[in-house]
Amino acid sequence: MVVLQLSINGDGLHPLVESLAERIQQRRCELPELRQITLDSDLAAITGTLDGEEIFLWNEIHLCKGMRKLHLEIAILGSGLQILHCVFFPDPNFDLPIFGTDVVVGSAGVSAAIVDLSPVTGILPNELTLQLEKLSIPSFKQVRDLPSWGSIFSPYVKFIRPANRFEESCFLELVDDYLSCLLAELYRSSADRLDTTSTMNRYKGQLNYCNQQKRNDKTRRILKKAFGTQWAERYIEEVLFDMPLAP
Ligand code: BLA
Repeated sequence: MVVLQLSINGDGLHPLVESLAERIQQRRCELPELRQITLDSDLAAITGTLDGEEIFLWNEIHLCKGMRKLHLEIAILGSGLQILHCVFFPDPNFDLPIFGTDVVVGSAGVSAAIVDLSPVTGILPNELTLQLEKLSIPSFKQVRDLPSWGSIFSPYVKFIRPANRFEESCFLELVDDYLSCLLAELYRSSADRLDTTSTMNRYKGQLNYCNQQKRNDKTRRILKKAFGTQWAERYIEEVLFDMPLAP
């Protein structure tokens, strides 16, 4: 399955961005009651220019049973920067973590690759923890320090700068493993009532996750430079980290 045939200034997608997007799309097909959300055309695919270079932002949003928003985005900002951004937000009445992965490719290669299943109430479901413990986690040469807002991530977060193509493929397989653990947990889980304390706590936990992600100045700075302050703020608030509806 090919994500999209992109060719900007003659260059295609970085192999990790392309293969990761395809893998996410494949896993996404396994989700129960999957439906695509039609985005406003000004948000689905966005093009522009910056300092004479083309910029391109491509979005897909789905939802499924147990998850309110499955967001996959690819951004190409000139010839020097490509970003894959993906977050799966659960419905707060399901005891599921938020899946998130972000890959940033600069002119010197992949500078950041992060993946996590983030618990919104501080603790992952027991069976999911057992499954994550069984994974063989590759050892990457360059593990990066989390920023201060990174307290939202689980002990299983992997934040690295892949040293070479081999480590890039290890990262891809790790994301795939996290996705299959999440899928298995989704198939095990069932909806709680909307008026329970646990649903309310998970709702508040998602608000906190979104607020912490919004503290990532690196994302904001790039979007402002490419699209202007107003547009960037709207995009962050409405597309990247919009708040869940109160249960
Ligand atoms: C870092 N995110 C970055 C960086 C850029 C972006 C340019 C710096 C790269 C580096 O330090 O090597 C930019 N990321 C974007 C843009 C989008 C994006 C423009 O997603 C969207 C259009 N970020 C997320 C999610 C996670 C995440 C879901 O959106 C994690 C699950 C993490 N990005 C993340 C982290 C850093 C980062 C932890 C490093 C921040 C730092 O070191 O301060």
